[in-house]
Amino acid sequence: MAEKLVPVVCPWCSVGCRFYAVSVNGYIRKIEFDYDHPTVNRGKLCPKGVASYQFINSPQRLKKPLKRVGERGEGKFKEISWDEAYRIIAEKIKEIKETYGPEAIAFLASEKITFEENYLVHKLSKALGTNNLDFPGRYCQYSNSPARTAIFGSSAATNPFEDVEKAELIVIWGHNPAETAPVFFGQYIEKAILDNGAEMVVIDPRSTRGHKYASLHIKPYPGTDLAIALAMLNVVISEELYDKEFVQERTVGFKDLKEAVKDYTPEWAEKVSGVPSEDIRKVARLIAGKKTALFVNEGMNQHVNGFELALAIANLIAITGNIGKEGVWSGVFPGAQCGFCAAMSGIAPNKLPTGKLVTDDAARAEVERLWGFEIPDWVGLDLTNMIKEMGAKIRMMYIVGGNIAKSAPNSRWVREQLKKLEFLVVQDIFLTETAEYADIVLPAATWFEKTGTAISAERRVQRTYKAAEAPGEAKPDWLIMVELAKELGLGEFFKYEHPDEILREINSVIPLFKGATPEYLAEHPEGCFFPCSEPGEGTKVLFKSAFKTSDGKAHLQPVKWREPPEMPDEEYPLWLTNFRLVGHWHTMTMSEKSPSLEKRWPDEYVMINPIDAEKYGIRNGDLVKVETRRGSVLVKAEVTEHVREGVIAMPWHWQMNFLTLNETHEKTKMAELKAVAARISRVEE
Ligand SMILES: Nc1nc2c(c(=O)[nH]1)N[C@H]1C(S)=C(S)[C@@H](COP(=O)(O)OP(=O)(O)OC[C@H]3O[C@@H](n4cnc5c(=O)[nH]c(N)nc54)[C@H](O)[C@@H]3O)O[C@H]1N2
Ligand SMILES: Nc1nc2c(c(=O)[nH]1)N[C@H]1C(S)=C(S)[C@@H](COP(=O)(O)OP(=O)(O)OC[C@H]3O[C@@H](n4cnc5c(=O)[nH]c(N)nc54)[C@H](O)[C@@H]3O)O[C@H]1N2
Ligand code: SF4
Ligand SMILES: [Mo]
Repeated sequence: MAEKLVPVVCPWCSVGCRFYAVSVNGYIRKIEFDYDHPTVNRGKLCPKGVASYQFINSPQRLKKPLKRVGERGEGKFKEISWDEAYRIIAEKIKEIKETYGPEAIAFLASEKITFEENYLVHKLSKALGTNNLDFPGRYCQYSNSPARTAIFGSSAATNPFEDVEKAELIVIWGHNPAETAPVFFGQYIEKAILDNGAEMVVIDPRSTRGHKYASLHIKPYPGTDLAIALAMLNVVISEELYDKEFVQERTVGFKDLKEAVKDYTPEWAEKVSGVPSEDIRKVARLIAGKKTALFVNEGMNQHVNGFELALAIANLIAITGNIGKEGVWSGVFPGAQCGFCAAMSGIAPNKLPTGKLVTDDAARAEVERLWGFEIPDWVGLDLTNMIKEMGAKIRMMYIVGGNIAKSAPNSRWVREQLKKLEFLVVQDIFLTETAEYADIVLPAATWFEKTGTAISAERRVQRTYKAAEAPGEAKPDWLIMVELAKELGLGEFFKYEHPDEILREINSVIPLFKGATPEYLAEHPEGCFFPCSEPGEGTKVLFKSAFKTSDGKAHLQPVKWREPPEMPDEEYPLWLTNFRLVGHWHTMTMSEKSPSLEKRWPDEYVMINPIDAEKYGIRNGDLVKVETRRGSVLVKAEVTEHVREGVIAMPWHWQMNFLTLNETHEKTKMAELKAVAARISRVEE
C-alpha cells in the first residue's frame, strides 16, 4: 500500500492553512504538517485542521442521488440513478421556465465549493436566464464589503497577514479570531503582542480566551457599536487627532463627515451602548496615534445597522491614515476557505463574474461575448428575499452547498417557506436539514476529493489537489454542473474535462485573476495575492498610491445613528447575541461528523452574567428557556462573568436561528443575526 502525500488547503476557515493529506489507495488516513512550504500557517494547525479528514470519511456521506417519496420536510427518499436525476431536474426546469419564466428560478452557490465550481454555478444560472443568484455568505461580509467599496472602491484586506506583526495596535472589534481563525491568531496576532510589544484593544460584549492580552476591553450592548464608532470619529475630529496630510491628499468629503458626527459625543454614546465615555476616548486616541491593524467580523457585520457601522469604521481608518502602507491591516475577513471564491466569481443578484453590474450594458455585452449567450439585465433577489418569495415569485430553487434551514435567520419561517417551493434541488455531501425539504438530492464529492482553487482572507489564491476518491457515486460539483448543462442542451458552453480548464477560463474572464493560472499555482504552493494581472506574487499591499475609486481618493461618507430593529423592552428585557466555537462549523453538518470535535464540543449553552442569573433565579448548569418573538429553545445555562450584564449569548451552531430576526438592511440585505430582544427563565427538569 503506497502512501501518497498530496498538498491540500484546509477545508474549513479562511486562514488558508496548507498541509499534506496522507492518501492510501484513494482513502485519507491522516494529515501531516507541510514543513516544505512554509506559507501562512508555518506548519501549524488548529483542532479543526487536524480533524479535517474525519467528516470526509463519515459513513453518513451521501452516495447516490435521491428522490423525495414522502412529504416535504419528512426526509423520506429513494435512491435513483444520475441519469434519472438529471432528467427530472432538466424537465422541471423546462416546465417552470415555460410556465413562469426564468425569473421563477433561483440558485445558491457556496463558500464550501471551489472557485471553479462557484464560477460554473454562476455561469449555469445566467445560461438559464436568471439573476436570482446568491449564497449564504450574504449573511457574512455584506455590511463591511459594500461599505468599504463605497469608500475605497474595493473591500478586500489591505495587507498580508505578515504585516500584522509590524502593527503597534491591534483592535479586535466583533471578531474572535482566537477561535474562528486560530492559526492566524497564534502566528500573527500573538507574535505581534508577545514578540513585538503591540498593544491590543477588544470591543465585544463577551470576553474569550483570545482577549486575555487586551489592555482595554470595551463591552457594548449588541447592535450599539455604531454609537461607539460615531463617538470615536467625533473625538478624533474634535481633538484634531486625524492625519491632516492624509486627509488633505488622499480623501474627499471630510467636511461633511465632520458635520455629521459633531453631536455624537462619547457621553451620548455611553448612554446608548453602556460603554464608559472615557474608554471610548481612549480607544479613539490610540487608533489615531498608532499604526493600527483593525479586525472586524461578524459582531460588526451581522446587524441591520452593520452597513452604517462599517462606513463609520472605514471613515475612522481613513482619517487616521491607517491604510495604504505597511504595518497596518483592515478589510473584509471572509470566514470560509471559499467565501472569497463565491464573492470574486460574482455570486450576487446584481453582478457579473467580472464584478461589474448586470445593469451595465457594456459590461454585460463583454461577458456575453466571452460566454456566447445572452445574459438577463434585471437585478435578481438576494437570499432573504428569495426565501420571502418562495411559492410566489420563486418557484424553484437549486442549492449547492448551503444549509439555509439552519443558517438563515428565523428558521421556523424558513422551513415553512421551503415547503412552498414547487421544486427544490439540494446538492450537498450530507442529508442536511435543508435537503430534507428537497425533491432531488445530489451527492457531491467534497474537499480533498477534487482539485481546485481556494482564496484566503489575506487574498492569497492557492490550489488544492485531489487526494481521495469520493464515496459511492458522489461527483465533484463542477462535474455535476457540466453534466446537467448537457442535459439542459447547454453543453456547448460547458465543455470542461478538468478544473484546470475552468481556471483558465476564469483567467481570461475575471481580470483580477489573470495571473493565477493552474501552471503558476502548481509551481508555487504559496500561491499569489489577487489582484494578480500576470503570473507572479500579485499585489501584497493595496492602495499604496491610490484607492480604487473613480478619482483615486477615499470617499468619506457621512453617517448617522440608526437604532437596531429590535431592542429590549419590558416583555423581552435582555439582549441576545451569538458566537462560534473553535470546534464547530456553522450548521455542524461537517463538525458533528468529526468524532474528535464532536467529543470535545458536545453541547450548546447560554452565557449569562451572575447579576442577571440571580435576578432570574438561574444557577450554573440549570436548564433554561430562551425566548424571542420568533420562538424558544431549551439550553443549559453557563453563569459567567465572561458576558456583560444585560446580555445573554449562545453559540449559534445548534438552534440559535429559531430566535433571530429576518429583517434586512434596505441596501445591503444583511439580516439581524446578532442582536435581538430576549427573555430567559429556568425550566424544571
Ligand atoms: N471554528 C469556527 N471557525 C470559523 C467558523 C465557524 O463556524 N467555526 N466560521 C467562519 C466564518 S464563515 C466566519 S464569517 C468567521 C466569523 O468569525 P467571527 O466574527 O469571529 O465569529 P463570531 O464568533 O460569530 O463573532 C465574533 C464575536 O462577535 C461578538 N459579538 C456578538 N455580537 C456583537 C455586537 O453586537 N458587537 C460586538 N462588538 N461584538 C459582538 C461575539 O461575542 C463574538 O466573540 O469565522 C470563520 N471561522
Ligand atoms: N445567527 C447566526 N446565523 C448565521 C451566522 C451567525 O454568526 N449567526 N453566520 C452566518 C455566516 S457568516 C455564514 S458564512 C453562513 C453560513 O451558512 P451556510 O453556508 O448555509 O452554512 P454551512 O453549515 O457552512 O453550510 C455549508 C453546506 O455545504 C455542504 N458542503 C460541504 N462541502 C461541500 C462540497 O464540496 N460540495 C457541496 N455541494 N456541499 C458541500 C455542507 O455539508 C453544508 O451543508 O451562516 C450565517 N448564519
Ligand atoms: S486555522 Fe482555519 S485553515 Fe488553519 S487549520 Fe484551523 S480551520 Fe484550518
Ligand atoms: Mo461567514
